Amino acid sequence: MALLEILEYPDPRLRTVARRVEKVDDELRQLAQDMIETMYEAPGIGLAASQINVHRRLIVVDVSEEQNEPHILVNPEYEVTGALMEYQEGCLSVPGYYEKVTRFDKIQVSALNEQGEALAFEATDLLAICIQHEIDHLDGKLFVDYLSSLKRTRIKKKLEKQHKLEQ
Ligand code: GNR
Ligand code: NI
Repeated sequence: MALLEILEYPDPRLRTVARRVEKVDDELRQLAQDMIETMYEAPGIGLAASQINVHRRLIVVDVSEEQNEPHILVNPEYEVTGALMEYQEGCLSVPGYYEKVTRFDKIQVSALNEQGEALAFEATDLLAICIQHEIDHLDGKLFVDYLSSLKRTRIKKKLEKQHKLEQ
């Protein structure tokens, strides 16, 4: 097991569009396990491979209170089946900032599991929001992109300043 470093906004690598996974093998399973460990340690309810600078379509999520229901989703996709809702979002790649974002409250998800088998399920509420947030990461998109440019610029400047201090 290994903890992985999480890229932080405005790192341009977070804008990379991830490639589809062609083969679900031991290497990918190991990566997914390391991502789950990294997500729990952060702590977070989801993590996309893009955030750890691996640009392949792989996400892990766990919205359970006990952090004992991890899901590995390979090449995840969704169709909207619900309505719009607003939710205060955060992101491990935008640490310390929480803003309202509009998402869908119900989606039909399809993906491969860690065995490379097709799975399909309906996700609602926080799980639905989290999966939409993670798939955005795979497309190089961040929740700050939904905010006003004023807010986004403010967050960018503050994080850049913080990163300079940390150097
Ligand atoms: O831990 C996380 N919490 C969260 C809260 C509201 C909406 C989305 C999220 S995802 C986030 C972890 C993360 O950054 N995943 O990419
Ligand atoms: Ni995020």
